[in-house]
Amino acid sequence: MKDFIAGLPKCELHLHIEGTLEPSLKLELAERHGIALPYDGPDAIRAAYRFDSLPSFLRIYYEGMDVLRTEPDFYDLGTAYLRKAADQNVRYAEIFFDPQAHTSRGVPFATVIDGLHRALLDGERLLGVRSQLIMCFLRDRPAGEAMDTLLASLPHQDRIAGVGLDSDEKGNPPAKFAAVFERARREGYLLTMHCDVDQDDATEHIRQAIHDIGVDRIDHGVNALEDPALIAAIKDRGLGLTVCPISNGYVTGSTKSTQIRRMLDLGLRVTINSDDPAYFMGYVAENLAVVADELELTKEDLVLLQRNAFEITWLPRDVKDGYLAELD
Ligand code: ES4
Ligand code: ZN
Repeated sequence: MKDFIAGLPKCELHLHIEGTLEPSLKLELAERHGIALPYDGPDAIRAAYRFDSLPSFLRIYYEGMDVLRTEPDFYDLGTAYLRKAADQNVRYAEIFFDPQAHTSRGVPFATVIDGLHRALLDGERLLGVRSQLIMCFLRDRPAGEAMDTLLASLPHQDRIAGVGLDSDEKGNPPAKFAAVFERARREGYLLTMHCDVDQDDATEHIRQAIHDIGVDRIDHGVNALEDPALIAAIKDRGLGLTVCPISNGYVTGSTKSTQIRRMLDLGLRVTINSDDPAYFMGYVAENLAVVADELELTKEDLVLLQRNAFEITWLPRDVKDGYLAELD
């Protein structure tokens, strides 16, 4: 099944570009900027990756970004990911970035987007991997800061497909960002949002995301299975769910395979993605392999997961159809 997964044309829809920062690039960027890291090699960096919850992961994730400072840094980060994507036969990716994690350190918004966008252009031209950016707001920071970030993004809107919401969900419900997402929609952005697995008030957060915010997609959203009304709403609206099994394993202690099976059986548009692969040590192929193994997926199941993914992309219909035809 590994070979079948490797050959399958794939789509990645839940990937934080800062979560693709591999230890080797971290060391290279630290050297570039004369930053002394307290690690003597990639293995030492990895050995410090100890997390068993979202907050313990996020601390390490934000710390790790300090080496990202200039336009070429962001270009190199994006390019390293797209090379990996090309290796795994990822044909298309929608890539989250966290501008506030950089602007809060004094890195200008333009530096981040210029570097990432240049990487995406070269990724398509040189590697044949098409991609788009999704800007995420940090939900554990004030809504006013998200609004400022939204406004700062408007001059760059032609390079951003939509907006999302990530970071620590505890005490930070979708409703906190209602005005930001309403404005984003009015400006022409598509909308998605993390509804993390097994969060406090998980089903209420999913309800708000669907009915109060009007999202076009849900990132994770596994707890929707606990409420028949949410299942019906997701189905009626054809909303996609971007699930990340290996990440869920680290953060919640379970890959949630059983729930993925149930989503498939219910005909929901569930997809398999990698979240922060440099930290969770699994890109999309490894995530598919874990689920294939745990659920004894057939080739048809794996093709369906990719069909779901291409179907819920934020691409024009004719482009989507081109990718879907490759799965026939
Ligand atoms: C994240 Cl695993 C996870 N959860 C929430 N926000 C995030 N940002 C990057 N990785
Ligand atoms: Zn995520």
